[in-house]
Amino acid sequence: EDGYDLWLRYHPVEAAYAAQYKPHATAIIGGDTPILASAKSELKRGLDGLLAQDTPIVSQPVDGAIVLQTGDTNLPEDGFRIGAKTLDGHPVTVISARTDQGALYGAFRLLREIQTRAALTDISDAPKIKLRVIDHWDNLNGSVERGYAGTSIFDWWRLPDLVDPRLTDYARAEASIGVNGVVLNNVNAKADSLTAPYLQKTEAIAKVFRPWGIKVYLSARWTAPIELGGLKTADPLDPAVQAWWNAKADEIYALIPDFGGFLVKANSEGEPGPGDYGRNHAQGANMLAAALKPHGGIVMWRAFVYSEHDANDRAKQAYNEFKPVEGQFADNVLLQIKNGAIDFQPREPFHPLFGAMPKTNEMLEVQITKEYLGQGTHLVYQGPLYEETLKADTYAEGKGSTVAKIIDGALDHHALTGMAGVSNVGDDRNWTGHDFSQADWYAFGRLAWDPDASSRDIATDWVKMTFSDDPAFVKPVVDMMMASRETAANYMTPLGLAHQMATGHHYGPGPWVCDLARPEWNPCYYAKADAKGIGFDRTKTGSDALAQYAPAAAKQWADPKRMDERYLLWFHHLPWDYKVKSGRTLWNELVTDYDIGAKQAAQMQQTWAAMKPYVDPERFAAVSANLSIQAREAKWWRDASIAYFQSKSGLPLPTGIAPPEHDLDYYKSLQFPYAPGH
Ligand code: BDP
Repeated sequence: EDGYDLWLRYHPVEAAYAAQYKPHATAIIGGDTPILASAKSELKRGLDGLLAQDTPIVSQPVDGAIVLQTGDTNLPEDGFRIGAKTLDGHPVTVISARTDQGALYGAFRLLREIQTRAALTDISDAPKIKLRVIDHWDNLNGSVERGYAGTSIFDWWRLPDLVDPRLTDYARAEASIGVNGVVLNNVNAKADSLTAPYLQKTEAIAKVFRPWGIKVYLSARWTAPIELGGLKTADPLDPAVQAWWNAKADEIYALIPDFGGFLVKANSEGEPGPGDYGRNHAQGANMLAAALKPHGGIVMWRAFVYSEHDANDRAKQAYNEFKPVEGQFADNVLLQIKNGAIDFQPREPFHPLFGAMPKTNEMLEVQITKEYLGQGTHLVYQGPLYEETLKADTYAEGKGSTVAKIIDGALDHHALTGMAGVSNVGDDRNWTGHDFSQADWYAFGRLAWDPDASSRDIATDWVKMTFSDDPAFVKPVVDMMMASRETAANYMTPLGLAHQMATGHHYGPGPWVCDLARPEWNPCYYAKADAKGIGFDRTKTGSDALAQYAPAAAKQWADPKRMDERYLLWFHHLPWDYKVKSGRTLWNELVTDYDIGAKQAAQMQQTWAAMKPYVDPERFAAVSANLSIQAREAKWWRDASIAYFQSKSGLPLPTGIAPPEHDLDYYKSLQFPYAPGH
């Protein structure tokens, strides 16, 4: 097995289960719209495989049929209900929905129930978030920014003539987890994506995705009117600029009537934007929104901005730029905010913009790929990271104002809601490089559907669907997955440290880096380690980033003695001899955490080794190989970090802790010019 089938593996269930399900899966009935045809074909594929039968698609009810019914206006949009009914005297299972898409989701849900050996009972479900979007950072030359699973699945060169059948499997996978939007190109966008030939290519992809309920979106390059239209400016208040975008939107919608809209990275990391013309983000976003509005399109405007002209703590900059334009965004704009204020670190407190702009449609952006989390080789299940953000209480409107409630619109009554994940998919046979990275993709979809879901339950389903439902396999593997993020935080950035990764590729440790042009690009900027202590003071005595949070949220991190120490050095600069809750000094605790992280990573190899009887040899070997890379690299992280911080603290290692294998100069000398995903 090569992992290509993902969680849609559909291998036969055990005989006892087959006997239980078969009487309720004798035939498939449903309409012939493109989406219902997808639902029927997926049901057939799934039931044929899971129940080892040839399931007929019929037009009249028979005993035990599965019937897709749409038009049920009692159900929420894209929701469904699965239940037993009698139709023309025949006992059947009906998947009823308001929309075709709801029926498609119901079909996938029914298959999931069988895949996870659930008892077939009545189920009602509906997505809580409207836009469930995957962002591809795929470039037109086929490379993938921060991609660790091969090159892009979009073959822009040969499109639209050659449409890889793999794209249908991709769309099936996305639809199976409820994803209904895909941004095809990198946020660091090229204007070329908006030219007529490339729009033809996009249209070819849209055609494949449409029957699976997925809309395509494009990242828009701010200066496209200059680069493509020959205008002198991209000032959003210039009528010629607005006219150019209006015409571009008309052109796109003429080709792709259900085009989703634009994703925009503006005035960030060198990308152009309205700020270049003295305009703010709302003025920029609204200009594009106006062009899309007549067609029903939307703008996802990213809040990931920090500027070389701003000497402030980087963690404060996005809030400072966006909070003043609260209330000014058009209603078809969403502000797309990363989970934390810096950048997809192993652990960050939730972004202070969540809850700070109740009049704005706020959507969450998480990373599915693992730029700062071991990239293509480490097993780090991100479900708990997503869950931690979603459950975080912003206290914006009192206790219980969780990020989940903000992005699902419940708190401030927004109808336009969204969650985006930066894709980890490439053209590797198993899509995601590491077999376990499929779980991050899966968990993203499930949490975008239901932001209150449990990452452990999701991991359990994923393990059963992807590998085996044998309890002797499921329990230890799920436990290993659930602990893996904490393990990585320990060996990379314990106690709330952040951004200690090496420059550019962000592969491996680089805590000593301190000479880059912009201060906030340097790991030393984040750790601020010296002979006396370590940590970033974000309290009143420091940058006071804490003040950007609602007082009740800020309170939980204000006192180093009373806080969750996993955020300690994010908010506080403390002396090395500071006593943490364990009774150890900060220095000893830091070293101990690195040591624990490396040991936990090594332990994962033992856990997996014991799983050999339950896994096919191909995937067993691939995961084993990656786990050994991870164990080695976790030790590298541990050793390099301890060596560096010891060069600052000058303190001895706690008893029982082995010294780093090499000296600091050795770790500093390592170079990785060919690290992937750069
Ligand atoms: C950072 C990446 C960079 C992205 C940027 C972004 O290092 O490659 O372009 O985020 O989100 O994490 O725009």
